[in-house]
Parts: sequence; structure tokens; C-alpha cells
Amino acid sequence: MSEFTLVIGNKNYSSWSLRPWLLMKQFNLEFNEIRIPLYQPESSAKIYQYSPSGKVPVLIHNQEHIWDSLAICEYLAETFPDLNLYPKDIKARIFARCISAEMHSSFQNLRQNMSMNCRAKLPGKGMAIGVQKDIDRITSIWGECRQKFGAEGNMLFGEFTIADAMYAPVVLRFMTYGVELDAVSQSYSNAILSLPAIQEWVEAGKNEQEFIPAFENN
Ligand SMILES: N[C@@H](CCC(=O)N[C@@H](CS)C(=O)NCC(=O)O)C(=O)O
Repeated sequence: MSEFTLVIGNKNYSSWSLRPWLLMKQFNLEFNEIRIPLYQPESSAKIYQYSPSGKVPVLIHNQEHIWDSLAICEYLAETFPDLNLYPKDIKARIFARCISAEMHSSFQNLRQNMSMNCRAKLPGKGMAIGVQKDIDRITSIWGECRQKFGAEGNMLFGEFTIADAMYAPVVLRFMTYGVELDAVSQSYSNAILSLPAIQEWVEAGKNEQEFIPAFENN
């Protein structure tokens, strides 16, 4: 029995759940997983057992409940300072925190019109007003990170960090909707897609039986 329990939604649809799940897998932090399928009649009551916001993900550790994906990442960074969940270098760390916060608070057009849906192939769909602007900002962030901080590996800051966990769901959205990317963004996306943990998540998502129409109609 691990000391951590992570409560998540459907792997096929829950982009916010993927962030801490992937972070913990990448850093070999063992956890028990509780999966609550979203938007079923009993979903809300089940989620409220763990989360005061009624939303997943939630991390439970030492009887504390941490109920927001970025807060979970921050908590883990604080709990394991030697693992460098954020980059060690101060300039890189500032940048990583800013783009993680930007991901958390922005890109509503992309989120609304290109819902995460691992098993679907919807090329050309979802390109509503404002979506290209979000895509352009995201790819410009990725390009800047790779150029300024990425020399030591193929992730945004070389090695995998919280910033990659925050942007991984976007990579899956771009794959589903067949978004055309510049060479640097494509190569970064390929690096994320080739992570065994991402492949494990996508495979599990594909095997899920729940079908949520609101996330299928783009
Ligand atoms: N700010 C939250 C947002 C989480 C969120 O919106 N979760 C969605 C699933 S991806 C959810 O729990 N929805 C259930 C509901 O709204 O009933 C976070 O980052 O953890």
C-alpha cells in the first residue's frame, strides 16, 4: 500500500487528471489509483467524498487532500525537493512556473473546442474562433523552452519536469484533432507521445467503456 492515493477521472477524457498522474509516473512516485468515471449519475457524490471542489484530480497524502492538478504538482515539488520536479536552474524554474500557471489559467478556446479524447481521431474538427491563437501561443512557448532550456534532453527543459506534465494533455489534444505543428513542436510532441507512461495512459483510455457525448461532438 503506497502512502499516496491519486483520485482521477476517465483516462480517455480527463486532461486535468493526466497531469499529476504522469508526473508521479515519470518520477517513480508510487501511488494507489482511484478512478471515478465522470458525468455518470453517481460521479459527483463519489468525487465529493474526496474533493471539496467536486472535481478531480485529488491527491491524498498523510490524510491531507490536495484537490487541484497544479497544487498537487507544487505539493510534490515541495515534498521531494531533491527530485527537481521543477528545473534546478532559477531562470529555467521561473519560466517553468510561469508557463505551468499559464497553462492552468489560459487557452479556454482550445479547451472548449478540442476536448481531450484519447481514442478519437477528429482531424480538422474543433478549429473554432480563437483556437489557432491558443495553438500559436502554446507552440511559441514550446519553441522558446526548447531553444533556451532544452539542450540536455528532448523535454521542454531537457529533463521531464512539471511543465511537461502540464502540457502533455495538449499534446494528446493536438494528436486527436490532427493539428499541424512546426518542426520543433512536432518533435516535442513525438517525445511526449513516446513516453511509456503516456502510452500506458492512452491505452487504458482506449479500453474504457464510458462514452460522454459532450466530449465527442466537436
Ligand atoms: N482546476 C482543477 C480543474 C479540474 C477539473 O475541471 N476536473 C474535471 C475533470 S477533467 C472534473 O472533475 N469535472 C467533474 C465535474 O465538473 O463534475 C484542476 O486543475 O484540478
